[in-house]
Amino acid sequence: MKFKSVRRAMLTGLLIGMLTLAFGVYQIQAESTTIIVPDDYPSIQEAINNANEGDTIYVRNGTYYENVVVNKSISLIGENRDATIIDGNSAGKVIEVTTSNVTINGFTMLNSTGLVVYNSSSTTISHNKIIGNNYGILLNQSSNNALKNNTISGNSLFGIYLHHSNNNIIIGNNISHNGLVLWMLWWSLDGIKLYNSSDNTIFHNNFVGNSVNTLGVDSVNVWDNGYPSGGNYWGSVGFDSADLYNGPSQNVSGSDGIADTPYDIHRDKQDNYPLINPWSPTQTIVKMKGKDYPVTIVSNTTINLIVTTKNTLRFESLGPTGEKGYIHTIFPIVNTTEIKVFIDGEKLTPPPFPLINANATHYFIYFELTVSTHNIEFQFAPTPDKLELVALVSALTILLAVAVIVAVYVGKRKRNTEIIS
Ligand SMILES: [Ca+2]
Repeated sequence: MKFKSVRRAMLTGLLIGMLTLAFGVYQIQAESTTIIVPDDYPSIQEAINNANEGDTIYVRNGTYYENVVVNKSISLIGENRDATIIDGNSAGKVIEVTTSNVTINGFTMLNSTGLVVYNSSSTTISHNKIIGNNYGILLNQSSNNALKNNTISGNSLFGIYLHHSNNNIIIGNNISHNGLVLWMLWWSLDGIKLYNSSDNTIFHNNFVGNSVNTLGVDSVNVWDNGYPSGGNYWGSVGFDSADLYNGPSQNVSGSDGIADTPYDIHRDKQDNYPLINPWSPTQTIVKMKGKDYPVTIVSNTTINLIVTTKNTLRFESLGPTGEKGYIHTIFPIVNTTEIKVFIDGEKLTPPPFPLINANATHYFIYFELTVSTHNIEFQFAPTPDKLELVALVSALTILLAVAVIVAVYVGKRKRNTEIIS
């Protein structure tokens, strides 16, 4: 019996060892690698053909004349979006994505059909320039993808075209000077058939100088991020840019950078909180309690010389002297008890500014100024957390104990000296 159990234990050990080894080997095999174009392969397509799922393909600056098909879940990263150029050579598509979980970041795509995403989900297209094509970006039967911070400009037919594509996020894109911009319908030769592209979330985009900004057809989408985060900037065409009121119902006196009336989307919902000024964020961080918190500054002035120290954010705001300027700062909610704003050392006190609003995740701090060279400072007062309070009480207790001990010791010595003398 004893021998048997020893043998069984040995066998189990061996099996576990083998499994561990196999799993280890499997892990090594599954590790993603980075392939560099043109160092490893001369073309982007050859790199993709030789890549495994999960790999990253890093493309150095240069002009690549290709029609790229991405049929694996990979990350395609360009060195610099202004200098890593894929030219579709007036044929087919510059890039066609035919699978899910793809990342495309940092390219200029031009001279063809820009980017077609077909039957994909969890794909992210960000920080690209998609210019001078017929279609900019076409999402076809693709849901739960993200289009973020792309410049989509000068495309002759559409900037972005969503066909039968739902639940996508379209945020922070500059969509300008395209033929038609957002068209959500199915168009076939036997007439016009309408299909829904709904529940897409579209905000903080700039729509400027397009022949028609939006054409939603039987689609129901979300065109803003609620108040005070806001919707999109709609250029000047058909846009009522009066801003005399603030608040979720835009009925409280005082401006807030959000148009007082919604912007109607043709045959779709409306942008409830259209932005008065273009969305042009500057990102930085503020350190609070040893952690970094991302801060977004949106302004029509130039934001310069950003300095962040503990609980404080400082920068210079400058531009054409005398014009009306605004600074909109978005800061994550981290139990901040007070936010103070100073312009050239003077504290701003409402009314009207700073106008401080919040949603579930962020504070929105908005104020206007007469443009000149100004030093702006934000001070954030964090709430002391429990641990800090415990530490404070402990420190005070120890101090008190030391004081008592010293007092007793001094008293004793004094008495002893009195007895001796
Ligand atoms: Ca307003």
